[in-house]
Amino acid sequence: MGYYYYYVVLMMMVVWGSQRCDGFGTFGFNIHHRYSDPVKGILDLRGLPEKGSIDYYAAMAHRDLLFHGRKLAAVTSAPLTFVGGNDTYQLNALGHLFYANVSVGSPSLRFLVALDTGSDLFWLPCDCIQCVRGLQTTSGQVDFNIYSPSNSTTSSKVSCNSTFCGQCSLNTCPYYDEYLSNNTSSFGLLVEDVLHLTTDDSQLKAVDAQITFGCGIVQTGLFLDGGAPNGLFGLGMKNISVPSILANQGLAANSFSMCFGPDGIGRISFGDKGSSEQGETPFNLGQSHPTYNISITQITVEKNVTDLCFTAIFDSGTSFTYLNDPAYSVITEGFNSQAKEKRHPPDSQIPFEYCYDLSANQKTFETASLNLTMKGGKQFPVTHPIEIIDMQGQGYIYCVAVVKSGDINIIGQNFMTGYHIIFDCERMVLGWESSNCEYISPNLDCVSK
Ligand SMILES: *[C@@H]1O[C@H](CO)[C@@H](O)[C@H](O)[C@H]1NC(C)=O
Ligand SMILES: *[C@@H]1O[C@H](CO)[C@@H](O)[C@H](O)[C@H]1NC(C)=O
Ligand SMILES: *[C@@H]1O[C@H](CO)[C@@H](O)[C@H](O)[C@H]1NC(C)=O
Ligand SMILES: *[C@@H]1O[C@H](CO)[C@@H](O)[C@H](O)[C@H]1NC(C)=O
Ligand SMILES: *[C@@H]1O[C@H](CO)[C@@H](O)[C@H](O)[C@H]1NC(C)=O
Ligand SMILES: *[C@@H]1O[C@H](CO)[C@@H](O)[C@H](O)[C@H]1NC(C)=O
Ligand SMILES: *[C@@H]1O[C@H](CO)[C@@H](O)[C@H](O)[C@H]1NC(C)=O
Ligand SMILES: *[C@@H]1O[C@H](CO)[C@@H](O)[C@H](O)[C@H]1NC(C)=O
Ligand SMILES: CC(=O)N[C@H]1CO[C@H](CO)[C@@H](O)[C@@H]1O
Ligand SMILES: CC(=O)N[C@H]1CO[C@H](CO)[C@@H](O)[C@@H]1O
Repeated sequence: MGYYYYYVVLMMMVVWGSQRCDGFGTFGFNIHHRYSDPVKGILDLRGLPEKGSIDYYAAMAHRDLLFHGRKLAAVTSAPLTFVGGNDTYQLNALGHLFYANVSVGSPSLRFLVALDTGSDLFWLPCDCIQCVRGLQTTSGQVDFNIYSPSNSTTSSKVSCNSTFCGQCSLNTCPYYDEYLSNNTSSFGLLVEDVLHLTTDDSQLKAVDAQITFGCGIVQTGLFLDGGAPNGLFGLGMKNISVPSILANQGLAANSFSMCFGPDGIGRISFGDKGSSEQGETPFNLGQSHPTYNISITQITVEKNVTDLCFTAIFDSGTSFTYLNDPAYSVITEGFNSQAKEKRHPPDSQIPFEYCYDLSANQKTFETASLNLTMKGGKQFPVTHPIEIIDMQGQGYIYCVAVVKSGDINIIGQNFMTGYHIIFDCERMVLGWESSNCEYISPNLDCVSK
């Protein structure tokens, strides 16, 4: 049985691990959940719902659904990548919920970019005709940096002979990434500049990587509405993604990790290949748009083992987990049969169907445990299958944090909580290891230059 203490989650101090490495190893940024206290502290967004409130869950699921909705349409119609290119990529449901403070150009500027495993291109608001220049916060205006190729001495246009150039126009390479739902898009020119990295070891050695990214001149839709107000950092499998570029330049292994701490603080590390103890499962390849697609062969709810087989996208950018039947019913009904509390009546404001009332002075509760068996047989115990919702004066409820999907299956960020997840495109496996993300010592599989 999962055993939950029922009180407000405390913010924890995060101490990043370090390890020596002679060559270039991994590079990292701290990552922040959109609703984590550090991001709230930095941005202090007006109107941002309190974590744990019903509005918070509604806002998160709303965002997921926007991206989710887009996914289906993307499959059937619009190309989503560079102008003129016949590449199209699948946009998995990206919550845009994790951000990193990255540094680009000379002199360097900082950008608070959304980390997105569901897309490939990194773009920044740039010489803007239409973009978010800042946010109104309770303590005043926060201005975002806007990139400008002409203001960075290390910036250059991507030349037309570049493999990244989909279509050449007046000696520049325009791109257009379209997100069907709500007309969300970014349009601009591909440029090259320096992404400032540091080794993820005690030496903190500076490494400047020459990367290709989008100078995003016109943004629309959710990108103007807080979706990725200061740029989007695509972490997908394709060559244009920063992890691929770092690997192609021999700066890091073609593998990166993200860690999802229970408090919304995590870490991303390029070149991290995980450990020999980690669980692993192969990616399903052969799609025209490669994604972090894995297979699940069995679901264990408490002691009840159900054999089944389905594929799912491991999408760190989606807040919740979205499953189709039969997986959805196996999990929710399995939890329901074990629940000791009274079922909360259906509530259209809550994205989850299976919720239970907690009594006024209840301090703990128990739920079923949940294990997913991945293709290959390794277990993925879900440490956070439950969300606790503050009903604002009406007490608290807890819910099985799985949303019924209308289309694809997505293992969202909530199921990755408590894990150090490795997206290994060298061995084409997904890896996971239990972690509180406070202390991570990446496996420094050094790539010598
Ligand atoms: C990003 O990092 C810089 C340098 O550490 C800092 O001055 C800035 O406030 C950070 N911005 C955000 C939004 O975290
Ligand atoms: C580029 O630099 C100039 C001069 O410092 C400044 O006025 C302008 O705002 C900068 N452009 C951007 C997009 O930051
Ligand atoms: C691409 O074109 C640029 C000039 O536009 C040239 O300097 C460079 O060598 C070319 N690269 C290749 C790989 O042809
Ligand atoms: C996108 O914009 C077009 C025209 O601006 C509009 O007709 C269409 O309904 C919009 N689609 C969505 C999903 O908002
Ligand atoms: C990615 O880059 C590698 C090495 O540069 C190349 O072999 C491969 O064909 C590229 N793949 C795609 C899809 O462009
Ligand atoms: C995941 O991979 C499976 C098997 O290759 C495929 O049938 C499915 O469409 C893929 N899912 C997505 C969303 O790409
Ligand atoms: C889930 O997997 C873990 C790790 O393999 C194992 O220790 C645990 O007993 C499993 N739980 C269930 C209910 O199968
Ligand atoms: C085990 O799960 C299956 C599939 O959800 C269900 O049909 C069955 O009733 C469950 N068995 C028990 C003992 O709970
Ligand atoms: C089709 C679609 O997703 N429409 C959404 C666009 O955004 C507004 C406001 O965020 C939503 O209310 C619509 O549902
Ligand atoms: C490895 C590394 O550079 N870590 C840095 C991440 O960012 C925080 C704050 O921005 C720094 O304190 C770390 O040193």
